[in-house]
Amino acid sequence: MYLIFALILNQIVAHEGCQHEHHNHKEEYTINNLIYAVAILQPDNGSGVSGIVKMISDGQSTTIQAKITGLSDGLHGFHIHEFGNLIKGCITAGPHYNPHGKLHGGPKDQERHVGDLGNVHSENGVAHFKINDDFVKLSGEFSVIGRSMVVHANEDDLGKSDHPDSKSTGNAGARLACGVIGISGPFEFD
Ligand SMILES: [Cu+2]
Ligand SMILES: [Zn+2]
Repeated sequence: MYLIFALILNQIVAHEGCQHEHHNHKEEYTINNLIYAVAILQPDNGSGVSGIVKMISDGQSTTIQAKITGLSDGLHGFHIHEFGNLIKGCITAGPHYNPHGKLHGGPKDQERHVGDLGNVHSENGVAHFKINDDFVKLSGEFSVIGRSMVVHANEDDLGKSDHPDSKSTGNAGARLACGVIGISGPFEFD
């Protein structure tokens, strides 16, 4: 009798545990089935570089749009880094976000870090960037919300050069500006 009671109790506890987990998955912040995120890029070490990043995800792919000012003309590496901890500036954002243990690449490669967004192209002090990406998620186990966006001093070689850092960082150099990716609602962006 006691054994049966214990089994029933166990079932109830297990079921509640399951429901609780299910509840957690429903907490994602959606508006008309879209999830919005924003990152405000702040200059590191007085670089004079700043910007805004907007992300919109439908659960499948994510559109990533950015406007960055203060960069030298040309290409600059642009990534999602692992941590949202900017306590000592962009350096504490850690490495490129790479939950699947891949090598560094470009946004069109299959072998790439989730955080590998390639380069922004700056002209006359302004860089406009827009891609649609299947790797970057704003929900689920591999959501990038709470991680960081970083823009670099140099061009990301997309893992294609002979430099020893090519397959880890794209040899993109110093971190000029960064910001934490936060939950947002819709907002205007030019
Ligand atoms: Cu980076
Ligand atoms: Zn990378």
